[in-house]
Amino acid sequence: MTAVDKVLLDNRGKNVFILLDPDKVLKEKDTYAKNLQRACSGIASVLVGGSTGFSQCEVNETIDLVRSVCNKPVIIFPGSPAHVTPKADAILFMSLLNSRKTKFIIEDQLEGSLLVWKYGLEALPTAYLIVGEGGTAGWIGDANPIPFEKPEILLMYVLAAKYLGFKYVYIEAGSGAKRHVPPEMVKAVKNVVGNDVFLIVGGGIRTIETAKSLLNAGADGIVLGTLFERDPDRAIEIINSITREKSMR
Ligand code: 1GP
Repeated sequence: MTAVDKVLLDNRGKNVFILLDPDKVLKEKDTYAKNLQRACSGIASVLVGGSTGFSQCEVNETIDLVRSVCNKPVIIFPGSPAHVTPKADAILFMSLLNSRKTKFIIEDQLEGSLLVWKYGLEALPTAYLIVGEGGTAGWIGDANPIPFEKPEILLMYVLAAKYLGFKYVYIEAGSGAKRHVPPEMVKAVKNVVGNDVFLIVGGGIRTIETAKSLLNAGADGIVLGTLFERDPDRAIEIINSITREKSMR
């Protein structure tokens, strides 16, 4: 087991990831730095990435900012091979399995693979699955989103991901989604795959109740992006509340 992988697996069911979009962070560096410093102790890791509007240069600048205030691992959440950088600790090496385009399933990965190898990055093999409205990631990635009311289709994808050897599955409702992934959908998947894959759930998580219901349903980690950007106090409240529960267990 590798370093970041171990940190995440040791903290199953309690990981909170903050997602930083370089395009937004670099416009308000001081604010993000201050808020990240406040959030740092309670989070598992910082994901840096997004779908549009930046390249390696901005990813690097964002990682420098993270390192200046927070000592948690930085994981690239790539929207393209141009986001791969040696400055990160690890990368969600993702395949968007329900894309209609081979570009997002295997072609970008071919280009990215050499960079990951050259930079010696820890690759976390991740099946990326778009559900519900899917947001920008779904649109850019030309996904065929899995409807919330069809957990059995999600389960088929997760099982296929498991049998193909993916260790991580990221269930994505889309950044800023009106509806987050329903906990019942997470539960249906967890009941079948157990701990065979590490489940990350993101998109539209805005309240403590939602965050806890997803973790209780079997998510190994949840992602907070838009909330941390728009209402950092609330995001930090969620993080602190999950941390408090962790220490009581
Ligand atoms: C997006 O799942 C992440 O890829 C985070 O979504 O911005 O809605 O928190 P939010």
